[in-house]
Amino acid sequence: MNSFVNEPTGVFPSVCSLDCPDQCGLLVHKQDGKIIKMQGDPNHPVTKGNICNKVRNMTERIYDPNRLKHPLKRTGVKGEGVFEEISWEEAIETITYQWKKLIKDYGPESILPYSFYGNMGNLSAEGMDRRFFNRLGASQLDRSICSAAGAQGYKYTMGGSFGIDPEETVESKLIIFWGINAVSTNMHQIALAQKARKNGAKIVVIDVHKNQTGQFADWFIPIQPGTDAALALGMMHILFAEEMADVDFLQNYTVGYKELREHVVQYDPVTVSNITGVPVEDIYKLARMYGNTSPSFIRIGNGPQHHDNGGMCIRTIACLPALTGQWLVKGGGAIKSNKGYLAHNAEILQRPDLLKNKDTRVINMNLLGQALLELDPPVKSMYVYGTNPAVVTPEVNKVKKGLEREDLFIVVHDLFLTETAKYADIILPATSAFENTDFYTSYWHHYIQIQEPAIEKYGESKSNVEVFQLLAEAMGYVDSSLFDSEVEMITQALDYKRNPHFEGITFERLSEEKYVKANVTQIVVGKLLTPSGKIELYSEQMEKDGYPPLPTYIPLVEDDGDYPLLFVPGPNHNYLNSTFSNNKKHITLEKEPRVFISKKDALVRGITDGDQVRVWNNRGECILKASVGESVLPGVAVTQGLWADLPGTKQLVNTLTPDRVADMGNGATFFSGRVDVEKVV
Ligand SMILES: Nc1nc2c(c(=O)[nH]1)N[C@H]1C(S)=C(S)[C@@H](COP(=O)(O)OP(=O)(O)OC[C@H]3O[C@@H](n4cnc5c(=O)[nH]c(N)nc54)[C@H](O)[C@@H]3O)O[C@H]1N2
Ligand SMILES: Nc1nc2c(c(=O)[nH]1)N[C@H]1C(S)=C(S)[C@@H](COP(=O)(O)OP(=O)(O)OC[C@H]3O[C@@H](n4cnc5c(=O)[nH]c(N)nc54)[C@H](O)[C@@H]3O)O[C@H]1N2
Ligand code: SF4
Ligand SMILES: [Mo]
Repeated sequence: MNSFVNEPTGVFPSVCSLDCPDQCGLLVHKQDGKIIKMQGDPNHPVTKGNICNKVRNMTERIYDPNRLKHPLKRTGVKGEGVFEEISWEEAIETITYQWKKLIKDYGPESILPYSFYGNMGNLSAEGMDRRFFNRLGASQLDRSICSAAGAQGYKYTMGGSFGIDPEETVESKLIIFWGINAVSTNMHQIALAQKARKNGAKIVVIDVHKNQTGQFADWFIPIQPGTDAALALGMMHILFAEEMADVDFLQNYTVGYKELREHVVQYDPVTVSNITGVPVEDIYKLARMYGNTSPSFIRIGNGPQHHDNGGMCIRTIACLPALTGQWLVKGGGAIKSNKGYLAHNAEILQRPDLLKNKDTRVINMNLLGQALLELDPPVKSMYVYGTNPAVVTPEVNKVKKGLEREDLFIVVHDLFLTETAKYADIILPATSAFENTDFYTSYWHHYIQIQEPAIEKYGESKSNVEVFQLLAEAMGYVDSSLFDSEVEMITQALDYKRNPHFEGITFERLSEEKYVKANVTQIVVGKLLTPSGKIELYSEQMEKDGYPPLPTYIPLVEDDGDYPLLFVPGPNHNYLNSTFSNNKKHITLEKEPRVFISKKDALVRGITDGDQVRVWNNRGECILKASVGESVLPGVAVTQGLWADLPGTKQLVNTLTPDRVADMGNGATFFSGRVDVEKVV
């Protein structure tokens, strides 16, 4: 194993740890022991030396004077942010004293781990933490805030998170970005699309907001939020009616195409246009373009699945490539997520067997407010790492009320004093990914990568793995797996006979070669992990699970209160969820939080471009700047970015979002809330 910590000057390999599909190869430039520059590694086969603005500015984040250096304990009231320094010994002693007491008085399920993928490293995000909390017997967390609904929907159709190799998409002749703001969130797919475009490909974007990605398109199709399944069904209607469907493919590789053909008769272009807001002639044009162009590729984003009907919506879009037999064409097909190919040995990495009580309760992370305020028996302690729930969870006012509970013992492990950390009783300083050993598996390209420590640990900070080992020791646990080294854990996770894509991939190889491509050839459409092994246009499994077996348009749930605008608060270009929202340079680049509304909606409310407006519903309110124009349809309000509330501001959009659960996967419904907007006078 390499460690570059003791080499004060030079250029060292690294990988981006952020929750982004691209998982770029990086080169870290060091001088006098410090990183002075972050560069994309030109040798990375997919990301090829290009990185985003966010990570080009990463050194500022790593050496930010506000970064946490020492453990802290709270001396002020919850949420106020007043703390004093303590030693690691005192911090670990305080935490384990409280936990031992809680376990005795209330049982281990009174403790709730709360985490997400602030660091995508498999050891950091789902390694030693899982072993530790399984051994402790803590409540389990259903980590369904991101892509759970869509993943389940896609799985019903395709058997799991398997799409095509993005490197092939340079050969596509039609690329549809469907509900993905790829210019901001998957920039290397844009680079590949640009190459394809030079070879004659057309780029179509289907979105509720004409953002950077819509502007990049050859053809932008605006759509009403939550109605994409209807558009996909309308396309199927035309593909069958005009005999553009590939009947050979459908017969050989799918289940239920005849039922589907009957079923889509009802989704005629006029009906679909009334639902989606897409003009009838555009539905014809899109279907014919899709039916007559090969290879055609659909990049399915996260937007359409952050809705009440998100699972069914993605299940429906995922049926499209089968209709034209695109899965057999190089550069044809779709990608929602490619996570399935790089699945490591989670059983050995996470050790679910250490959890003795198999009936341990499971808490949906999207319902955190409810969990903290209403659960019986109550959550008495929460340990937060790799996420910032006081900003990123839906119905965040409810969450904050829960975090304010005096009888809730909160520990936060982070690099910064985040909005969540302000509620903590104990704060622990975290290393940045550049200070750790970990391995990374992209959910878009097919490369596995490794991080070996590039710089020494900042202040007294510790990695997730280290902290859980300290906690395990102080709890008196003796299971040897709780004290495995990082290299041992990586070796165990890669040794996974059940995943043929990992054959021959070892820690040593990763350490030497940096980027190792999994042994993925092409998606094998006859041997999928669906019950039939085929693409399931008709799914018996869905029927058993209580869903319509055929792809179906299901309208959004009626939101509480009668507010006129559908509210779509997505991420922005220069932050990564709430990460970087505390950095001056990134804030300056984003200027200020805005709400995009149509001219029509602005006019009836007497709002002009640039006005301060109040956006509200019965869950909360925000004060934002209005951006009036043609970028959204009437009836829609869009914001970008998870801005934290600074003193005197009201810009935390999750005060407005619903904590309803989506149709599948216990997913989030961030984009299915309703609001109204008025001018602030
Ligand atoms: N710069 C940057 N990159 C990121 C992130 C970030 O915060 N900033 N976050 C990372 C994470 S965790 C994730 S999950 C991904 C998310 O990245 P994406 O997959 O791009 O998902 P979103 O940005 O949530 O939404 C994508 C698009 O869907 C649109 N949309 C919303 N509702 C609908 C709908 O009903 N129909 C259609 N057709 N479109 C709709 C939105 O306007 C938006 O343009 O990005 C990752 N990358
Ligand atoms: N309104 C609205 N809300 C959303 C979304 C949306 O589109 N709209 N998107 C949702 C989605 S898709 C997602 S994925 C979630 C993401 O939400 P989060 O997972 O909360 O993502 P971040 O806000 O980036 O917070 C990550 C935190 O982890 C910390 N961190 C980084 N590395 C480490 C480490 O190694 N150890 C520890 N202990 N901490 C570390 C960072 O400093 C940061 O504070 O937000 C969701 N919330
Ligand atoms: S955030 Fe995404 S695009 Fe930016 S460096 Fe990381 S992996 Fe690459
Ligand atoms: Mo996400």
